[in-house]
Amino acid sequence: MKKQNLLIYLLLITFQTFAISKEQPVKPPSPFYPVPTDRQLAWHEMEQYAFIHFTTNTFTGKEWGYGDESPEVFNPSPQMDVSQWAKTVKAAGLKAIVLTCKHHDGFCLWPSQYTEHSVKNSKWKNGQGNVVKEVSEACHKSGLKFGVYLSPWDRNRSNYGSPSYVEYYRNQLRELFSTYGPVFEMWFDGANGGDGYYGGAREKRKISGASYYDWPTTLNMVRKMEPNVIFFSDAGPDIRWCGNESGYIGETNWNTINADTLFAGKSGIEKILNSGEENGKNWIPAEVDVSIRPGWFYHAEEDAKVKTPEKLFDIYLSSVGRGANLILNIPPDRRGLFHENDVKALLGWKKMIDEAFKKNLALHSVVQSDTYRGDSKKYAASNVTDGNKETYWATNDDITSGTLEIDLGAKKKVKYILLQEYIKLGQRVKNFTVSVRKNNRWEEVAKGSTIGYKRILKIEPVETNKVKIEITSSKASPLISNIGIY
Ligand code: FUL
Repeated sequence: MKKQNLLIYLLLITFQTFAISKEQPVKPPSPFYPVPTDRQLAWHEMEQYAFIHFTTNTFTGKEWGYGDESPEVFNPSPQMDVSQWAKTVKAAGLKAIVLTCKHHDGFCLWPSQYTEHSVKNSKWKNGQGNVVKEVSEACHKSGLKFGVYLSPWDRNRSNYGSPSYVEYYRNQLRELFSTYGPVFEMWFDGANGGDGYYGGAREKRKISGASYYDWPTTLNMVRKMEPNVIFFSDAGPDIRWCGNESGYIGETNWNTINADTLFAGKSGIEKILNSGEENGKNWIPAEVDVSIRPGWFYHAEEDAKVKTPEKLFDIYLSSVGRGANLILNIPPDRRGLFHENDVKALLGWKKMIDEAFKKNLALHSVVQSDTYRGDSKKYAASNVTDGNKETYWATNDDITSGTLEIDLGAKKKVKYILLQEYIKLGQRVKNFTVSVRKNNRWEEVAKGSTIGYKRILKIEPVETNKVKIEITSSKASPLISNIGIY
C-alpha cells in the first residue's frame, strides 16, 4: 500500500470509529393507535382456554332450558370430580376455565342468596354442593385462571324485563366476584329468545338490548371489584365475539374495530366482527367460541360426534393461528365428568400441536433484512429469531414494507410459518408473502393479510434452506417481534 493510501485508510478508520461512538440513539417507533391495554395484552398471551357448560340442561337434554325445570333435576353422580376437569384442561394446554354459573334457564350453580332456583334445592350433595366454589378453587389451586358466564337473559325470574331484575343480576355479580375471584374474564351473552317461564307467566318478553341492562353501570361496578377483568360480549368493550360459533376468525383479522359500529346493532354485523375494521378506533380483539360437540351442553347421543383432534387442530389454526383467542367448550356429562371421548380428543389435539411446533428451526438463525430502523442494531432483523418477545425488527417511519430473509443453515423440511407483530405499539401489517429458496430461486408458498398477535400459515411441506418474508404493505413502519419456522 502506498504511503498516501495508507494515510487515507487510517483517516477513514478514525472517522468511522468516531462516527460509531457518536451514533445517535435511534428514536423508537411511536405507538400506532389504538393499542391494547395491559390487561388486553395479558389476555392475548393466554391464547386458549376452556368453556364449561353445565346445568339442568345436562339432565333434561335441552340446550336452552325454559326456566321451569325443578332444581331437583340437577343431580350429578357421586363420581363428579371437578379436579378431573381441571387436570384435563391443563393437560390439553388450555389456560383457564370459564364456567356457566347461570345459563338462560336461570338455575344457579352456586347457592345464591337471591334465589331458590339453585344447587341448594337440588338433590346433589343434599343441597350442600356448590359447583362455582369447587371449580374456582380447582382452577386457583392448579394455576388455571377462572372466568364467569352469567346469562343476562333469565327465563326463570318473574321480574325479568323490569328494572328490579337488573338489580338482581347485579347482586349476583357482586356475590360471584366477591366470593370466587380472582376472575379473569366475564362473559356477557347476547342471546335473548323472548319466551320463558318467568315465574309462571309463561310468555314472551321483549327487552331493548341497548338500554335495558344499562351495561355501563354494571361494568363499572364489576371493574371496581376486579380491575383486571376482561369483558367479553358481542360488542366488547374489552374483547369481541368472532361472529360465528364454528371456530374461525377471518383470515384478515384486525384487532381494531369501531365501538360505534358494534353498538349500532347493524344487520350483517357478524361479518364485521369476523374481520374487525382496518381503521377501527378501538382495540377490541376477537375471541372464537366453539364447542367440542355439536351442542354446548352434554347429550349422550352426541358421544360419537366429538370433534376429532384433526378438526380441533384446524380450529386452532383458524383461531389462535389468525391472531384471535380460542375458548373451547367441553361439557361435563351426567356423572359430572368430562366424557372419555372428549378427553381422548383433547389429548390427541394437544399432541398434534406439540408435534407440529416442537422445534423452531428459525430460533437463533441468521436473518437479513433489506432495511432496518436508523441502521441501529436495536431494530435489526436478528430480533425476530432471538426468542425475546420484547425485541423487534422495525423500519424507518417512512418505510412501510421490507424483506426478512432467514437462513436455516442447511436444507430443512418446513411445514408452518409463524409470525408475530409487536402489538404493544399497535397492529400495522396489511399484506405479506412467504417465499422459500428452491432450485436457486425464490418460490412464493403463501401470502396473507393481517398478522397481529400471532399468525400461523400452514404450507405444502417443502425442503429449503432459506425462507423469505416480505411485508408488502403496512399502515405504518412494520414491527415484527418473532418469526418461527416449523
Ligand atoms: C350462546 C348461548 O345461547 C348458547 O347457549 C351458549 O351459551 C353460547 C356460548 O352462547 O349465545
